[in-house]
This record gives sequence, C-alpha cells and structure tokens, in this order.
Amino acid sequence: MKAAVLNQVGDTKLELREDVTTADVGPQEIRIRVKATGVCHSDLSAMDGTLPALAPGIIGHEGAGEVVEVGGLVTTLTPGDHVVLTFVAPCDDCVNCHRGQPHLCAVNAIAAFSSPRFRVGETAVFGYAGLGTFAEELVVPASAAVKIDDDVPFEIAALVACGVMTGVGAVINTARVEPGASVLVIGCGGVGISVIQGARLAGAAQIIAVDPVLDKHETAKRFGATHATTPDGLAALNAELAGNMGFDYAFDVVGIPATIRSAWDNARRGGTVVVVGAGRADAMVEFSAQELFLHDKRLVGSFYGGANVQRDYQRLLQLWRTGRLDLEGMISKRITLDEINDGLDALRGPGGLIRQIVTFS
Ligand code: CXF
Ligand code: ZN
Repeated sequence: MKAAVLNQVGDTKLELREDVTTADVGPQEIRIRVKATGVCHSDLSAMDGTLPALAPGIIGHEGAGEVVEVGGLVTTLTPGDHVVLTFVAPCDDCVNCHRGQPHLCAVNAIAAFSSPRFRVGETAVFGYAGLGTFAEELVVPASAAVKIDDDVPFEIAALVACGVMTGVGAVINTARVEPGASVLVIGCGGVGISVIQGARLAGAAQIIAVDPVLDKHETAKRFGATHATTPDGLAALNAELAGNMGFDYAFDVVGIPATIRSAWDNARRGGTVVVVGAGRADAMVEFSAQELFLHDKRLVGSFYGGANVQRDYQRLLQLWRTGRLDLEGMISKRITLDEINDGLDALRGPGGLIRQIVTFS
C-alpha cells in the first residue's frame, strides 16, 4: 500500500512509497482503511524532534476511516464500521483508566515505541503516537477506534481525533470555563481555533485571540473571538478590557516559554493558566517562587483535552450536528497523500491555514 515514510528524525520531507505493509491483525487489534487525516502541527514536531518519534516511521495521528478486519477477540467493532481514531488507546485496566483518566493511559503509547506495526521489506517501521495515518491502512488496538454514525463525513470525523478534542476538551474538561468568563487564547492554529470554539460553547463573555499572523485575526473572530491582536497588542487589550488585572482564563496553544509566560502574565490573580501547546522537553519556563504563591493562579497542563474518547467524540459530533461547533469551516484545504510534503510546507509557513485534510479515495 501507499504511505508517507519519515526516514529519519530531522528530515523535512516524507518519502512516498507504494511498498509499505502493515503487521498482521492480532487478536485484540483491527485493521483500518484510512479515509481522511488532518495535518497537525504535532506531525511537524515529530519530524523535527520537538516531540518524541521513532524512525523510520509513519506519522499522522488525526484520522478517521473504516474497519476492514477485526481480530478474533474483538467484540466491539465489525468490518464496515466507521471510526474516529485516538492516539491514546485506553487499556481499560491500568490505574489511570481505573481512576477515570483514560487520556493518561500510557500502556499502548509505550507499546508503540517497541512494537512497530508497519514494514518496508525487512525493515520495521513505527507508527507515530501508536497510529500513523499518513498511510492507506493501519493496524491498531481495537480501543484506538471509536465507532461513529455512518453519515458523518470522514473529513469532519478526522478533525475530532486531535485538534478539536484537544482544544474544546481543554476548555470544557480541563479548565471548565464558566459562562461570563474572560478567556485569552494565545495561538490560533487548529487547536487554538478549537479552544476559541470551546470558550464560545462554554458561554465566555470575552474571548481574546492572540496571533502574530494578521490573517488569523478575522478567522479567530469567525469562530467566536470577541477581540484579536498580535502579541505586541496584548498589553493594551489587557489594560482596556481588564484594567490591567488580567483575564479569568489564559490558554497557551503554542508551547514555547515566551507564550506560556505571556499566558501567566495575562491571567488575573486567582485565574487559571492552561498549557495546551506541545513544547520541547528541554524548553524551560521561569516563574518566581513568590509569584507562584502570591498570585494564587492555577497553572495546569492539558493533554488531549482530558479526553474520554468514548464519551467526548460523540459529544463533539452532536455539537457539530446541531450547528454549535463549526467543523466544516475549519477545513482550509483538501489534499491527497501525494501532496503531503506541500501540505507540511504550507503548515510550516506563516499562512492562515487551520486544517488541511488528506482524503483517500
Ligand atoms: C500530540 C501529543 C503527542 C502525541 C501526538 C499528538 N497532540 C496533539 O497534536
Ligand atoms: Zn495533533
């Protein structure tokens, strides 16, 4: 089958190959034919070493498709089912799953680093984050797929698998923003736009979008931002809207020290700072010991929007069905797998793209 292979971490191009094969389907696994996958910033982060990934590998982690084969012990899915994938396949039997935090289950994520599920000839090829959706097919644990209704377009379903779950989940699961709140969102890519949509759903009174790219300001407003500015303009908006006291909630959706620090600085005393951006392991952020206690802020991380995928995918798609979550509007461009390197280049550039979706026939 066809897949886009990352030969080495550090490569800026993927190699399109026709001779990639998948592992056989194990008793608890399923084979998926990928129908749509988003191009997410974390795919670039896998390529450049910002986030951990093994090479050779197939990246892509925001996908939806159709079940084409199930292992002998799988009772939850059957061939023909339409599914949204998850890069955190819960094992259902670890402390995190038992305490109701399946998004923190590391069992299958760790396994993905030791059990490659693709091959090229005799060479083992890893799937990024336990998936690898830049391929026509993949084999995953059955719990990496959540069944959805057949009438949901695959490109809409794919968006839910990473960006929308991560962004909306950060607002409703992690921060639990309440009606009337003021919400600052730093970074307006696919996840940032999803945070903005989540804040709108939660009834935030003010949603302040920050991005250096001017094109993204109108986009942010289309999805619910009440104000938009460049990083340089943030201090003036803090003064105008909050009397320099800061906002109730501040979301960093970039993941670099400067933006995390800016989220902290622009949250009010007693407010909540949420780090959603996926940063480097060696990027350090400084806080003084005094400000950490004196400002009485909650500083929280949000991984995968605190997802319980069996509950939340359905919930997000219901919000889409009833017109409360705009997913169509998040698709900037449709491309084919053959065009993936152009798509990655476009995402590296400064443009206002929210999501490019790779569709498969
Ligand atoms: C990432 C987090 C690390 C694994 C891949 C997905 N989240 C969002 O893109
Ligand atoms: Zn992602």
